[in-house]
Amino acid sequence: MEQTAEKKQVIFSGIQPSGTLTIGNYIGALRNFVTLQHDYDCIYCIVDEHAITVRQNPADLRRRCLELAAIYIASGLDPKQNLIYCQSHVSAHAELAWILGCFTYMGELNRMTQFKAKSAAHEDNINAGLFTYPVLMAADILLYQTNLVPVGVDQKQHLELCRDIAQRFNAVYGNVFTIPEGYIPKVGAKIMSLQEPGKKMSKSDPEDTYIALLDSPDVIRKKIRRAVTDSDGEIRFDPENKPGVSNLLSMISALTGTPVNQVVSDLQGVGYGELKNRTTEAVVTALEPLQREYQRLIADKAYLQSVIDENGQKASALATRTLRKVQKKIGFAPRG
Ligand code: AQP
Repeated sequence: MEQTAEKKQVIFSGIQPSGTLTIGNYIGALRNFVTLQHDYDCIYCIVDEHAITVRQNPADLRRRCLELAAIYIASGLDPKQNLIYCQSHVSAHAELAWILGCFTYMGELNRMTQFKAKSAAHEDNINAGLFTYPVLMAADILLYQTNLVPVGVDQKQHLELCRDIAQRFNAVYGNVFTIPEGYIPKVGAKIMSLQEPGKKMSKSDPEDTYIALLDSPDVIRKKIRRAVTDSDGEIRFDPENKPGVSNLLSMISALTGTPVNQVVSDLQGVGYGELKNRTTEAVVTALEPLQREYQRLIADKAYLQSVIDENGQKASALATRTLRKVQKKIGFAPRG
């Protein structure tokens, strides 16, 4: 990270290497990371420990960690200015999570909607890690004395819990943790599934429900053409009653930087076919430079490995500072 005379505020965010990233991850999280990188000290983690709360094929997980590093960089994050590293390379995450777990109530975790949704989707594997996922997320954030967390709206509840845990800990031990704020985009904070627009678009759902960041223009066109809309034929932004159409409008608005009401008025008098053409154009245009850069980066595995190695060491040094402070406050025996 750049050393400047005046200390910048800290941003932390992470993405799971649990599948091919979607346009939802891009609009809700990734593209905001890029915008924020110059004004903050940014830490962008590949949260592989979170990913194993759902069974992962080891070879795929290993490969996806480097792919996600390539996506971070291809989307415009400079690995010399931002810490891009793997969560599992910094043992302080798991160590702090254990401690914070002792400051988190079962009732709080029971209320988490992601736990309810994921346990319904993985009935054969409702493991304790899935339940304590928000505690690990709190550790991720609090280790770096984070000020701001750019996330999609689906993570808001976890972030609120993180703040509660930090405040609870600080109330007992003094000002140990910075209390983080969320940074949730105004448009596109929740991109919906193409097939079930009442549901969030997710990278571990079936392929036709999402647009992957690495989908070819042809595949993108086909997926959007098959996206579920409705039968009234009117182009109007109304997420509750017209979730499919509103989802496409949100994507155009977020990717072109045009207010949604402007997008709607530009499309008056045309049909859903044209709405889908415009959506395709917006998505393809936004992803084209990212895909080109990704192909260049992914061919150089040694470089990607060096990025996560070097940044992992820097992250570890920062994280250990907070962890040691916490351990001391709690009363763990000092190291000789
Ligand atoms: N559909 C979405 N719209 C807006 N933002 C989204 N994010 C995810 N989906 C959308 C944001 O992307 C960041 C990384 O998410 P993650 O991979 O850590 O976990 P997730 O929220 O569980 O994402 P997925 O795609 O749904 O992953 P799986 O399928 O593995 O559970 C977060 O900031 C998230 O808000």
